[in-house]
Amino acid sequence: MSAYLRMGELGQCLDIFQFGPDIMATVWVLFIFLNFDLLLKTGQCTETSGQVLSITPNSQEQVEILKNVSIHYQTVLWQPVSSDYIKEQTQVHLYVPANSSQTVNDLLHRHSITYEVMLSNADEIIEMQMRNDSTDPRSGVTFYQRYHTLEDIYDWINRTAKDYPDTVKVILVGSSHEKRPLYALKLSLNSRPNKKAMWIDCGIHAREWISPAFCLFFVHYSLVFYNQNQAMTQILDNMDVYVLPVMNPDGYKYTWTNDRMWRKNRFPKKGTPCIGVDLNRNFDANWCTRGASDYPCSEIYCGAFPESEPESQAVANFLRSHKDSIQIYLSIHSYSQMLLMPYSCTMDEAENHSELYEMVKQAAENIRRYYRNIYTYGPGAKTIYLAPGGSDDWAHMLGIKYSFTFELQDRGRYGFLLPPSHIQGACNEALTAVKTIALKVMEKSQASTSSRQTV
Ligand code: 0X9
Ligand code: ZN
Repeated sequence: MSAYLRMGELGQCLDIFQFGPDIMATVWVLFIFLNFDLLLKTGQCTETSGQVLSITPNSQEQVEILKNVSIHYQTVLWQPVSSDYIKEQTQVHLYVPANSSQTVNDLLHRHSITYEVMLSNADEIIEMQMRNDSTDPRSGVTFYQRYHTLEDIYDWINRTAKDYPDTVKVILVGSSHEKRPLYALKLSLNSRPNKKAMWIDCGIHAREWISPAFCLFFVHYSLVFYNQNQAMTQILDNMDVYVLPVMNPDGYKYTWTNDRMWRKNRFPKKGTPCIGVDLNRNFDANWCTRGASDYPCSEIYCGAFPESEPESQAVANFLRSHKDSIQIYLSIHSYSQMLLMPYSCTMDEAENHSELYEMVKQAAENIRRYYRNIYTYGPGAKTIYLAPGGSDDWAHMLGIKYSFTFELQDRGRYGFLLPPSHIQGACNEALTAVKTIALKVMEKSQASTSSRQTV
């Protein structure tokens, strides 16, 4: 007879009956002594790391079970963002913490729901990515190839403004619920009068770490490659760029200190135990209709009213007061590799649908040509899901006609836990899309001014 006891973290199984009784007793004592702490924590033979499962339901019954698991068990839906969007034949990515893994796995088995383990060691990856912030500067990895804490990002903002006093200005656009400043950088590399501008915000959703990493990279690239890279020089000669590296600082901070999977801001809703509004459901674009939720515990909670949150209000106020100069609005998210355009809040087409479509199409083609990576593109509602109250749709309705949301890498191998070694690649792809779109917009504006002049 043989029984196997899995030794948790040690990741091995011992055949405990292959030795004589005396040796067994010694092994037991040793084992308990060495693993006492572990036994206390796990209590039984379970996973010791959170896992991310990829599950494709193939019947309505399986859809219902998955919805139930994601709502009632301690799990986090990565994709789709809310259980309402779970449907047949569409991949679901579910983070299952170590202490729920046995229960969830049993439940899936019981209902013959098959799954793949996308990430078996999510917790180790999380830990590694946090350690990475303080890596030895001699490691050969640059500042822009790592993720950074909020404090480091604030320091970087100050440093950048100091290092480039003639071209970079720090603008305080508002502050968060927990009173953290929302700083945007204004890059103005050329003092031509009446310049147009582009706005880029990052980090609306706290757990999408590649997004702030892109904003930092983009600022650095602009400053270093002005007068070196032709496209960048042309763009910066023609427009100023406003970059808001972390639009949701409270949420971002929380992902470093408490919960790596946090998405919303940190607004404490009175009368409920739930915290946070989804800032990308809080703008006044078909606010809180289908695709958002008025339930404060939902990941897509729309808030009490449009712009109820200081973070979304600050951005909306800034865009309102600069709407005559800002021509392009870009919001950076992850993951799934998509270039989205309005609308996400309705199935209707935007009035300039064809020109926006042409732009995202060309941007995706360029990414494929230069980096051999596939990005899907199109209006948000048709490409992913109906999602009202988003900043891109609102900016478009305000009159910023070239408005986009980028979903950066990856497509689901690492999801939100994209390793730092992929930051560079993800940023290069997004940069290609920014350049393609900005150059196209400039081309259009120049064509319309010269045709006006020739008339
Ligand atoms: O659902 C969202 O807010 C975005 N996807 S994410 O996975 N990063 O959360 C998509 C936003 C598309 N645009 C709008 N909903 N307006
Ligand atoms: Zn997002």
